[in-house]
Amino acid sequence: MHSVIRLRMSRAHYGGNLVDGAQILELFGDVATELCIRADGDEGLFRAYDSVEFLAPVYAGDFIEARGEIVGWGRTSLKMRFTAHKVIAPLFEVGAGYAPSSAELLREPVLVCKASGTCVVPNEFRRKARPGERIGRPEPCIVTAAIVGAETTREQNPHLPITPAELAEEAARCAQAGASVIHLHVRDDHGGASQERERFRAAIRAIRARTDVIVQVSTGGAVGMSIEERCGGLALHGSDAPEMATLNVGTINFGDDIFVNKRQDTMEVARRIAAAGLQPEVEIYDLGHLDIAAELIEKGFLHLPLHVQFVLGVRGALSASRRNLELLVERLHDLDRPGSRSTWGVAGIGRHQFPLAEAAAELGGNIRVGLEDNIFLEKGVLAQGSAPLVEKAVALAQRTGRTIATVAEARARLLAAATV
Ligand code: KMH
Ligand code: ZN
Repeated sequence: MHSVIRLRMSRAHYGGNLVDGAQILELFGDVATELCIRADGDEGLFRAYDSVEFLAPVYAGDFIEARGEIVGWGRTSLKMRFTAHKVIAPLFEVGAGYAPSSAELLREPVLVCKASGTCVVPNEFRRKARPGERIGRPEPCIVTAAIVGAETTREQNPHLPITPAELAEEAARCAQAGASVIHLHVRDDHGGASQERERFRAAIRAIRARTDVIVQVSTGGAVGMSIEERCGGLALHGSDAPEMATLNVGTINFGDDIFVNKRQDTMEVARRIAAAGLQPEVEIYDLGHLDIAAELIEKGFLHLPLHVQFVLGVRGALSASRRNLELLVERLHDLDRPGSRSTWGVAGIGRHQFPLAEAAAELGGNIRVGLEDNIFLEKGVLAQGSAPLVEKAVALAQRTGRTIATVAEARARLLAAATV
């Protein structure tokens, strides 16, 4: 959750046209107020700054962009981080041929101040959102474990689970660590990517014998598979059926390969997911994929609220930055209609897994981690399976004040019937 204010500084206080730092703190105060209103429906009170750094001079006439975000969710408190950048400056050079009214848009905004602090909204002042109103605190964080994928190999990480028994063991360890959804691929006897129905059946049976997590089958499979092949997991019925399935809506470069998702094929997979009565999770690798999702909603292949996974940092698709994530979240909610609030998670690829998990926790989203996306617990240290990655993600999310969704909470949120 973030807020931005852009304002021209008009009151010089010191010699040389300098603005006093208190004016920047005034902007941060307004940013904090908006964040309190967004989170708790009340203006709240600023309790304390724990750090303020003034890093560059600000002059009357400068345009300052103050930005703040909530980075910790206490019971009544909200921990916030702020930055102020100079984005426009007047041009003062005498005799340089500029009109006195000349100004420049700075090519690189200048960081003039950063700060962090805590605001409080007493419980009795917090109010619930009215229907359709976009305020409120984030729900418990749903952690998905992508325990195997189609690309990771045993050579890259010897802890990769492959057989049904290994997949079940890993799923149970991940559930124990806080995961409530298992994103599932299956492998053949040689460890190669497979999407065969019977292999899914065996894996799902083994997993369900150990834990009651939500099983989400991949319909992405591996690059080069036919759509028919990719849909193997959708052909299971009754107690062997999964509860969710992924839906890939856009074609992307995928490292040196191309992950092909043609429009008609996407519609066909969406149709099959709906026919199987499963909840789709829309995989979004790039900004334009949300436009495709919008078309699928319009044509009736998807229904609001959506549940999407932002998969960021695939080489050939959108990079894994916090700014990109914020834009995606904003655009996702633009698709919402009164009464529907789409849910989202983020899967950062490789070294982006934990920075994006932390960003997701702070922004109110959900997290996906696991060996499918990243094989390292930290730089140079291989993860001993996906469970340690789940543990680390859970700790990160809890540090921001988020609670972790139980399987029952995840089921209630993700598998709720479409409302619009
Ligand atoms: N293995 C990737 C090419 C999904 O599971 O839906 C696609 C993938 C997406 O993993
Ligand atoms: Zn996958």
